[in-house]
Amino acid sequence: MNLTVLKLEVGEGIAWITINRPEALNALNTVFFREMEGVLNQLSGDKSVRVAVITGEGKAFVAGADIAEMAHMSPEEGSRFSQTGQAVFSHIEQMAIPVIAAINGFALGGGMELAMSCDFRIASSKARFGQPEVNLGLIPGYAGTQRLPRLVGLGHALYLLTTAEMIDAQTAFSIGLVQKVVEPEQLKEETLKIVQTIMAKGPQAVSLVKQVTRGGMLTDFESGCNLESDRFGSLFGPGSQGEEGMKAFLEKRKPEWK
Ligand code: CO8
Repeated sequence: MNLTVLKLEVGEGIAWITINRPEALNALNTVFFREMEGVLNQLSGDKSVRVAVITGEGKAFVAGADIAEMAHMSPEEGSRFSQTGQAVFSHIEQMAIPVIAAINGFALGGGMELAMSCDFRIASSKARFGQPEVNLGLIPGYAGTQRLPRLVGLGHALYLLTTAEMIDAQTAFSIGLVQKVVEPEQLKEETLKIVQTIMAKGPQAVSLVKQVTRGGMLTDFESGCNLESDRFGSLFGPGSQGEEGMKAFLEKRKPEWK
């Protein structure tokens, strides 16, 4: 696939997806959504890839949807652009592998929405977060109004959405928006360490724990528990990864995931 605003590097089970339009602070345009959808499809078909990381080139992770592109849209085009973004971000959420946001700088508007669609977020101490849409007379259009309160609670969400305040990485950490803050020059290394930690675990278990946890957030408690016991059971039996993991523990050796 010919990529222009994304850079994709795949190796040793890890896919690094870099948004690479630093001259526009990696603002999200139509080309981005087309390329990201293509990359997600490609990664879904590559069973060697165990974890994906999304990051940005330059001083921004993503400074929002492309305002120059949006400025000329009709109401119908605006709705379509919103739906396209929502679909691609839902695809990120539904990937069978963990997708981690490594946030190197500004994560504003659509950029914060992109980060929120990832499974968790590691931030450089230089990162800045915000939903500045109301400054432009807009609201988030890539499910930010839905994911933000689910991640940080209604009060923090409405505070950020109505004031458009830009917060630093430590504040984002304190409200649960990011899971770890690291020095800027350590971002790649620290992210890699976390990726390697995950890759040492049972691959099916990692995939299912994501599926069950996310699935449970979209349904009621009882249905979530049913989903959990169903997937729990699928990890047992001859030749299963659960069998290997438990056997390895009892034999005091490292598991060999097949
Ligand atoms: N869109 C397009 N271009 C942008 C964007 C953007 N979101 N952000 C920055 N750029 C461009 C600038 O225009 C500038 O271009 P040029 O050099 O040609 O003038 C270049 O990137 C560098 O930016 P600055 O000179 O402004 O850099 P600073 O370091 O001075 O400032 C900021 C950095 C504070 C991040 C500043 O660029 C800024 O405020 N950017 C806009 C942030 C913003 O409002 N984001 C929200 C956008 S709206 C949104 O995301 C809605 C999502 C839902 C859409 C639903 C679909 C309809």
